[in-house]
Amino acid sequence: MDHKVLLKKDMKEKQELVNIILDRYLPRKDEYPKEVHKALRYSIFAGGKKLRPYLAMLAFQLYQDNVEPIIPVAAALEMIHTFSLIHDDLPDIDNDEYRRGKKSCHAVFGEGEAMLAGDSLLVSAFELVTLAEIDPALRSQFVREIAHECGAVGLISGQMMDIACEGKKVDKKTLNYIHENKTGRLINLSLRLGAMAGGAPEKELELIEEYGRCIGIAFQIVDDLLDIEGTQEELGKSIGKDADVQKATFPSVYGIEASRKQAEDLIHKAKTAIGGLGERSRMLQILADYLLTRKS
Ligand code: GRG
Repeated sequence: MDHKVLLKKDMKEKQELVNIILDRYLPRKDEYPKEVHKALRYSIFAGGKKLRPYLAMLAFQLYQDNVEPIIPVAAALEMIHTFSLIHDDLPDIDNDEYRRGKKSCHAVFGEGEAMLAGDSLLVSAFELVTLAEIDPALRSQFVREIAHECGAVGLISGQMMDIACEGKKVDKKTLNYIHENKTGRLINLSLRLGAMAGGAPEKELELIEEYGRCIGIAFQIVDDLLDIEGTQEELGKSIGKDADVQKATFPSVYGIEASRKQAEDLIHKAKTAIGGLGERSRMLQILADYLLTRKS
């Protein structure tokens, strides 16, 4: 089967598995008090790629055939990601009116409701992890690692610097700091948790994390390039915003061509690392290529 077709099919199947768990787990939209439940369901089922759950599931499948046990963890990672998008779109952060091809959460439900919807997704994600049928010792380790990676020294610090650097000239070190934290951490963590739950030996975990670090930054570079070269229709969000508010992006620091080259080099490096696992890593290799050419 053609690589693109194979990837699309596999991603779709796994997105559906995650959607089933999310639908079962999250409060019904007419449950009291319905404002917050409606808002969080609106955002989580707005049709994102579900990349982080997909990474967790692919990493798990490097070691296990049956993907079921990792799905709650994968779904929890999507809840955290969606929370970060809802909050990121708020007027006092990135002030974005569109997300995933629809009006953003606060634009439809109001700012307070969007904040609470995001908070609910973040907090409930931890509960969902504890419900996964994996080694109990790993469950508590996962809760700790997620809290660490997303907390004040992780995602939040990346987001903080992202805001703080708006309108300023940033150096390469700061640029990397922002994106390793804001985008890279959750991507790498998804792979790490999936691989650990699957039973990855330490040496292989290192290769998986090297892959994760490389695709994480490449993903952000492509995101920056799409903000310049993509279309709102394909991306599902406003374009050209980075330049408007003078965000610290790879193209603004390195230029478009050098950024593209950097993304290509990182994807090559990621594939070399994961290639160390042999034929088992095929889907992760195909995914890495897709991340470079994606249009949304
Ligand atoms: C504590 C988790 C946490 C976050 C609080 C708001 C915030 C701090 C962080 C925001 C981080 C952020 C918005 C990063 C952007 C990463 C990025 C490139 C998002 C787009 O991801 P896609 O393309 O989106 O995978 P879809 O819609 O497909 O899921």
